[in-house]
Amino acid sequence: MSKHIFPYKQDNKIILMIYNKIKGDVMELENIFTQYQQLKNLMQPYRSAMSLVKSKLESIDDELKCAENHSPIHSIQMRIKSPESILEKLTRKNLPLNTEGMKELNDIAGVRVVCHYLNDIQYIAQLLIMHEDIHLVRKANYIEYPKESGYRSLHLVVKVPIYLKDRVENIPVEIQMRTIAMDCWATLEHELLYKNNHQVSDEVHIRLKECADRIAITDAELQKIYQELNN
Ligand code: 0O2
Repeated sequence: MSKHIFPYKQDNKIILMIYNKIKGDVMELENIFTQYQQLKNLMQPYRSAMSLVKSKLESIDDELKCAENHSPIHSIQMRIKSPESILEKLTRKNLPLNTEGMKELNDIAGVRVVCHYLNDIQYIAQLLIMHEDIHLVRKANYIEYPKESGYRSLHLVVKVPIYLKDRVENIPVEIQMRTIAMDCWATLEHELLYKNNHQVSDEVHIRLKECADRIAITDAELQKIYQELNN
């Protein structure tokens, strides 16, 4: 296989992986590569959608800072799912490796909002979905109903209109909202289980869940202290 076909180093790695998997069928390989390039080109509206949501959140935070002298948002992170991760998810979910398949994924654009206190989360979420151009598609409240692992966050999937040169597209963005303490747990748990390839004993799962539960108690207490001091 000529190394000049694929200009990007990362692309070469992925294509080589697929090439080995399909046992050298060049026609099939070219087909997959075309689809891979198409997937990469389709990322632009997702980047715009993500930035739009981030800017709305910053504006809400700024308004509250001025009006209520409290800035509820500690930090905002954005991430776009990599083409290889999109391909992996489409394959795992048995979806077609094309635009139609991509439309089934809600988490290509992701925004993570880390708030200071527990009550800030619902407040920010309510204010955001009041915006006319934000269409709420799905809400999963893993704070009220934590995951078996102990994971807590509020997940929203919203669609925002993105104006392209010849059309308007409603693009989904997954928003994860959590406190600083929840974020600490989620980041470390992700790291610990990822490094161990998810092959850890039940005992470790139990201990990680206990950490999450203790963090939830701490979050509730910090919220109480904040309210007492600011009444
Ligand atoms: P990553 O590496 O963080 O991006 P699906 O996304 O379709 O597989 P679903 O039900 O739509 O599943 O999504 P869900 O469970 O509402 O949220 C998925 C995301 O939430 C994950 O993304 C994680 O970011 C986070 N998450 C969910 N459960 C846990 C958990 O137990 N621990 C931690 N640390 N994070 C969790 P990804 O794409 O799976 O992973």
